[in-house]
Amino acid sequence: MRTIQTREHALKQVVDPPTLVPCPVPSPTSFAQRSTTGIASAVAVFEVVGDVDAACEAIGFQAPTVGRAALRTVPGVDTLLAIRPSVHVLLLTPHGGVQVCRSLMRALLDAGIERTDADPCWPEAADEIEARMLTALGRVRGERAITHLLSQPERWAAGAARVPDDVAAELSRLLHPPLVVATGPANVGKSSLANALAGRTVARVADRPGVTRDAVAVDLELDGLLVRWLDAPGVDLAEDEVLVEAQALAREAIAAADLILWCQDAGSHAPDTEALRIAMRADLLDGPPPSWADVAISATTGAGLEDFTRMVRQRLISDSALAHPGSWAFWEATPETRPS
Ligand SMILES: Nc1nc2c(ncn2[C@@H]2O[C@H](COP(=O)(O)OP(=O)(O)OP(=O)(O)O)[C@@H](O)[C@H]2O)c(=O)[nH]1
Ligand SMILES: [Mg+2]
Repeated sequence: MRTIQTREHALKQVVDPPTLVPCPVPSPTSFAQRSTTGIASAVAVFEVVGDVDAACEAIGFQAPTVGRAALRTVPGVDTLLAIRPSVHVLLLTPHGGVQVCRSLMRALLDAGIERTDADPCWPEAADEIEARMLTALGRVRGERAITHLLSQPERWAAGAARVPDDVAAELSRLLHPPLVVATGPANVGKSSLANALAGRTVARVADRPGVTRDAVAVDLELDGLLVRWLDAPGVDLAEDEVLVEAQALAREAIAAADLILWCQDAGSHAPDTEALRIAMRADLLDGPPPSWADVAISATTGAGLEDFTRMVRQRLISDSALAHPGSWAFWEATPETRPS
């Protein structure tokens, strides 16, 4: 009997919920990118907090019902999933391309919504440097970036002298992935190399020249350093207009590259280039690697890939910069400016 009474009481509470006091709208309405910034991923996450209905209207769509997710289009930006877990919170999940994220950010700012990617608060941090390190750790990828960041609080605490500007400039590549472009004649194994390094198929491969047309971009961790890798189309074909256009676009990427890799068959003559010279398909060679090569590799057997990735990393961040014992103001590191 007692149990029944208790149930009735509980039931009554559900039917007659206590009067809810509406919580105030957080003001001003603000947004923050919750996914890693500056790095392409499958989806990105933006959180808008405040007057969600007005914010949605301002960026061009109707807010979803509370507790629902809906496909919505931000005009000129992307079609995305808009999720509304509560009245004043909205999650926007567009495609995670760097350009899409930038456009969405611009649309939100143009709509008068403030950006508050303020550094999160780290109660567990012993000091300011440690708090900054924890924030940075949440944004980076690559073993070397993580190791280097982890070593910083101790160096600052010990009063180590600051690293010189040129070392800081090299180290900034730990936080802002440098652009590496693989170029050279067609059909020498450039795409096979990208696939071998990624450990999966990122670019199509075939035994005929002109397979890669639009350059293929992929983020790769090479010898502990995250790089933005671009697999360019072969430079020596002019089969059709589309390929010629693709080559022109690739030349723009090459002009903006932090490192250019000239890929050429191991059996061919010495190239005339300033780029890092890679002798490709070295497994087909009888005898030693050609003297013109900085490194000889085989995407098929994997021979030379370890030396190759170390060499690429060293060209981007030298061993001496990595070994420098100074303290580094990593929160001031900015990406090198390149044409977009
Ligand atoms: N034996 C051998 N064959 C390779 C190697 N790498 C690539 N190949 C073959 O070479 C051919 C061309 O490879 P791709 O990776 O498509 O060459 P690519 O330079 O990207 O060619 P384009 O995109 O046309 O410029 C394919 O048949 C590959 O299987 C290698 O290391 N050894
Ligand atoms: Mg290719």
